[in-house]
Amino acid sequence: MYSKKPMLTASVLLAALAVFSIPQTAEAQQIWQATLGAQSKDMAKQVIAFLPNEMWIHANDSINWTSASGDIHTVSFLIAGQKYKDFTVGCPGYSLSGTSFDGSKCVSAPPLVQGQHFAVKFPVAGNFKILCLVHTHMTGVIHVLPASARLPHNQDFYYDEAANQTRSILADADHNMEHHDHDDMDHMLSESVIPGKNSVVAGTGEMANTAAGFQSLSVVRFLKGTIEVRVGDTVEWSNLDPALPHTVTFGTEPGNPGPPSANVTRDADGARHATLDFVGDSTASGFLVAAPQDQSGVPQSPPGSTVFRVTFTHPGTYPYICALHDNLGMVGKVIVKP
Ligand SMILES: [Cu+2]
Repeated sequence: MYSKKPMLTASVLLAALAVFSIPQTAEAQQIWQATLGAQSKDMAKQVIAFLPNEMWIHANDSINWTSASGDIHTVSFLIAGQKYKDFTVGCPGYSLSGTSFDGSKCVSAPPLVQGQHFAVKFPVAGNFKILCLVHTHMTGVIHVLPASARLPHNQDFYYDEAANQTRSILADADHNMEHHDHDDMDHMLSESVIPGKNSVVAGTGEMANTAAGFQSLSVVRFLKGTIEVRVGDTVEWSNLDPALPHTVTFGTEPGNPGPPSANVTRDADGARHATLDFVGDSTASGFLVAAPQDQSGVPQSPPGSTVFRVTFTHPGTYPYICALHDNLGMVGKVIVKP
């Protein structure tokens, strides 16, 4: 879980402050409710989305987002042309809940988890992009209309839409996975996506979108995550998620999960590779993540680093985790037989 802990402590404090900091005036300014992320009961499936990701409100209204996910998300509004920094930087820094956004100064919540709230007030009319600093592909639009304009939808519509989008994203890609236990889930996916006997899927997912932006379903699990091999064998992990990074981390968790550890080399095909001699020895893949979508007019991104291989030279049971999602149950083990 690396550096999320101090951050979450700060966000708990901020969320507590937030309750008292939403501006109250005598005028009828509506506070709209929306949801940040969603998940299946076992947390394996994460809906990485603003729910809904498009809303129409009046100038001087506020929107209050409540997280429904064990994974962290931010509610962030950058100014036009501002460079995206990740959540450890903020936009930079974090705002208090209830802060106003009018397009002139960025506003960002700290990383929020299930049950935490963050409200933003919109004093001027305009169309504003909303994004998450943890997940670059999680976007939407807030349309702020003049007070005299007629709004197309009421709060009940947005409650229904959030519920429908959650249902439909959770149902993507997995058919009736909900009714299977994990062995079956591994089995179903292994038939279609695991090419070799020593391969593990380190997360998988599917991108979706509305007219206002992108969202995804991400399965935060190692599929066939408990695997039995022989001494001398190499296990290969592949992240199949379109956007979400994962790690494969053995032994001591490094302070920064981003880069691979010093004992990781690169194979000729670009995959990262480490050798583990004994149970308890450490190696970390660093972020395994797909290349981002290229955009016209922007320098192309290099190929993604999505594959990690580990060769095992001695027998034993080697537990491993995803340093980003072990709190959601993303763990596994390699059983090496003599
Ligand atoms: Cu992960």
